[in-house]
Amino acid sequence: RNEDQYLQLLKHVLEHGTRKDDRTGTGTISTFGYQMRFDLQEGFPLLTTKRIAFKTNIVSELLWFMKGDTNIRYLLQHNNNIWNEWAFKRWVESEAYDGPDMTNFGLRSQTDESFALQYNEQMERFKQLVLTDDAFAAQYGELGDVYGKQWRAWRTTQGTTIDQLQDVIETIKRNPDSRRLIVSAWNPEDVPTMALPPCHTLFQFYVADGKLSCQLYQRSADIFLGIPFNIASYALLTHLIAHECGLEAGEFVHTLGDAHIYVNHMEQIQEQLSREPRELPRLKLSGDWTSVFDADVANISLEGYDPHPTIKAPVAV
Ligand code: UFP
Repeated sequence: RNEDQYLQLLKHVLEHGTRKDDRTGTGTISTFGYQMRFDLQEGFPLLTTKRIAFKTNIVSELLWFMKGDTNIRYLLQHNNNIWNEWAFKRWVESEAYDGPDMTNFGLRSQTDESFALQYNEQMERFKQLVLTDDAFAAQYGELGDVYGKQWRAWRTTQGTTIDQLQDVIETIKRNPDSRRLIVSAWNPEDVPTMALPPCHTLFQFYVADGKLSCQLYQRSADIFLGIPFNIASYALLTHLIAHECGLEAGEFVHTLGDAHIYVNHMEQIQEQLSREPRELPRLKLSGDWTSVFDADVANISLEGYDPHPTIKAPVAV
């Protein structure tokens, strides 16, 4: 079953992982190289052993990537807060910022309660400005060369741009047997200046028997917090593109590089492993869109999602 693949990954890393330090200073247990396969015909691979916020976090982020949008305003309009910290950081480090010192806000807001209040206040102010002030949003809501940019407007040495996603969709329709159906987010020129170099590095499509499959190479994988989102996001991408191309959804193959469990997620993982997986939900696509670029959040929903409760855990930043 689909979800067992994920639970197996947790067990595999717990059993075979090596203790390894990491950039965030948290510490991990890690293995290198792992692959999972999710049959999209079996159901939509959203975990049921803990609740995942599909509509607010996954759907709006994927549509945002697909639009080539790199400004958090769209995400905020859809109540999606997952990229806020990256934009916020630029603002509080800029000349324009006039509030209390926000140095190292990620860690401090988790450990210092009075600081957390100040931080929340400034973050609320930031969000309101991005939502209501066009000039402010253009300057401080912008994240620069993140996924949307690389997928839809990869800069060439000629000064033009390449729409990798549009091109790959055209090729799937015209030449489905192609072995070059690739979109790369990893741009070596940009990596040194990026806040977070792309975790989902490269993906490839494959068409056989009227079905569209997708494989993702993910260089770095936070198994407890990141991976459940990444699986759902790429499964959705595969469904959307299959829909446009008149194909069924096939498999999502998830290949991991550094696959790690943060040492402060252990209790949460024991809790999750004690739970029995439930029936997977079904994805429902509606509306009369013919291009994935016209699909809207309202056109995408799940039926029959009945998960176990959320499990909270600290994010390593
Ligand atoms: N991470 C994921 N999935 C994502 C994402 C981040 O697992 O979609 F954006 C995790 C992996 C790693 C951290 O724990 O975030 C990125 O840190 P680094 O760049 O040092 O690999």
